[in-house]
Amino acid sequence: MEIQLWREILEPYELAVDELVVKFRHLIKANRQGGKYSPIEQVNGRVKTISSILEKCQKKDVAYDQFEEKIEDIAGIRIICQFVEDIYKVAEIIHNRTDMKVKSEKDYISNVKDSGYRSYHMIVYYTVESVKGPKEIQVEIQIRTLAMDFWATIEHSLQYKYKKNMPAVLRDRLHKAADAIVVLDEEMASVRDEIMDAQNSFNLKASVVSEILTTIQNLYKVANKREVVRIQDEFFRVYNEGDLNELARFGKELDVIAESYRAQSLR
Ligand code: 0O2
Repeated sequence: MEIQLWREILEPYELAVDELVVKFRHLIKANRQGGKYSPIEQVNGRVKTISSILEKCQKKDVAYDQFEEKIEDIAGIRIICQFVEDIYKVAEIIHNRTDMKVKSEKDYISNVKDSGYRSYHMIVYYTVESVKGPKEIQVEIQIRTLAMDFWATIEHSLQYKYKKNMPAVLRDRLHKAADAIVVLDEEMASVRDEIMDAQNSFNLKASVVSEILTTIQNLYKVANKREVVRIQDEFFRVYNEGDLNELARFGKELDVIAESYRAQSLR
């Protein structure tokens, strides 16, 4: 097979990864801008290298001309969550989307791998519009917590270094670290409500402040300048008091003022 052909084959996978990363990042942004908690903390993606595809074909005894069908993780998306329960929410979000169809799922959180690996895997079908027309491809989505990701990243590097010959003492330490990760995830889940309250307040404040400042800026174009400066001074006063409810009330009052200017301009 020519190298050029490989590049051509992998192009739609690159496109799928780029599109899906944008779509999942948009979900994070939409939640946060609306002052809501996002079950997705981070997203990244990659297309398997040609060398890794060949290695996997060898390992799984897949004919090189059948890799697109048989190797399910040529396109890979990794979704990182803060808490274990977010993982299942993200899986549900994926199930409910119309732009991807779930082929299979593996819950390595309920069924931890012998290595100690924990993660939730989904294989989905996703259609991209390639230069040659629509193409349905398989994408592996790995969903895990920050703590699970930390462990998997370290263990993956060691696996790469030692292949199948990892020293028993190191393997044992990794198992102990995997157990500690389970405890860490449980500890974090027990303070989840506290953490979420803090993050929700932070996101809500950011969104209220941004809306207020946009409104003030818009008013500056149409209203009496001194009046707008007075409104801005009032904003700084309310902001310095640090009460989110007061800030939200100020934002609502400002909306009424902005609306009256809009109504006047339509007359
Ligand atoms: P890479 O470099 O991340 O792409 P197999 O791949 O044979 O183990 P299968 O059935 O193809 O098994 O898929 P499985 O078990 O769901 O694993 C697919 C991917 O999950 C792996 O891809 C890893 O990314 C990750 N994974 C699975 N088991 C482990 C583990 O024990 N430790 C770590 N760190 N990651 C794991 P690749 O192609 O192996 O690697």
